Amino acid sequence: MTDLILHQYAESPFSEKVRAIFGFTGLPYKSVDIPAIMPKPDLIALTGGYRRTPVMQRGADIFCDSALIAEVIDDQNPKTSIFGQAGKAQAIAAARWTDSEFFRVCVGLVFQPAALAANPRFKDAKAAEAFVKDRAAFTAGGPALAIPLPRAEAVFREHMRALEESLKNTSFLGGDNPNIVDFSNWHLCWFVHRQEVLRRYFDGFSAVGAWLERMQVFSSALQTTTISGDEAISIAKGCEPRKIDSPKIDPLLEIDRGAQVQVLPTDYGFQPVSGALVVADDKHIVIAREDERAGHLQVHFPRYGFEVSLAGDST
Ligand SMILES: N[C@@H](CCC(=O)N[C@@H](CS)C(=O)NCC(=O)O)C(=O)O
Repeated sequence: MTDLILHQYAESPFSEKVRAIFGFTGLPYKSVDIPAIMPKPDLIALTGGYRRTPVMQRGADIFCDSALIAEVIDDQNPKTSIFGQAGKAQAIAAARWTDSEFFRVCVGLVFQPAALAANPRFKDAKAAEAFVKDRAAFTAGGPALAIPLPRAEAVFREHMRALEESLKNTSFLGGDNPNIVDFSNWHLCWFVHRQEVLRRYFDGFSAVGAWLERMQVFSSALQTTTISGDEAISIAKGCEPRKIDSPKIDPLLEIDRGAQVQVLPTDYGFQPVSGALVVADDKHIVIAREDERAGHLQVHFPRYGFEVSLAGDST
């Protein structure tokens, strides 16, 4: 079996979601520590432009977005699926809300002045300036990532009340086992909770506190070996992308297989990836591209949250 390689950094909440899923499944993986800000030359050699964190690699196949990464890991998961059967539709919808709207709420809390003052990254004026500049470029052209503090606090409290009620008589939001909703809520609660100055937001929510401890166990159950970005690129170069059985292309796109396309997220981080179209079905977009260092690659995206268009087409 080809190793799964997670390109991530320690403070990244969406990476934490994937680390915890790995911990739950018990699947071993390798990880590459990538920079939190641009430039990210090794990552870009693999993705072709996508810079968000995390990215997962399996040989010469590159998977963008934690929603897709969760699916790929789940396919190899020897335990109960984190997508379940009963309640699957509700779970997917709830995870999407959590990873988008609740993420903005938590960014609002984490980037409030009191939290920034206590954050080691922001202690160094130069590092802080570089980070702020990087994130301004990252979110350019889209709505602000953080929602204003009073609204963020209100929505956070209200969501904690709902979680508290949900967790009163059950170990996980998914029931006896965690599901994707647990992992989506976990990484964002972790993002807030890991900062001591913000821990007060969890006061009075004892069921949530006990659940955080249960989820922390998965997060700590890491079985990872760290490799360099260069090693990850050599691994890609030594593999061929996996053949996809019966690849489909949505006829409404009016794009032929093999046409040069570009893929962009629909929410933020509008750095396009270009390549030849391989798949664009209801679930996935896959493009083939070549990189001088990494060789032939296949880059995969979820269809939800990403747009594919002919290269050079601005409509
Ligand atoms: N929908 C994406 C969101 C990923 C995301 O926003 N990641 C943040 C870090 S947690 C990011 O990319 N920040 C900028 C960067 O790392 O360059 C996913 O689920 O993977």
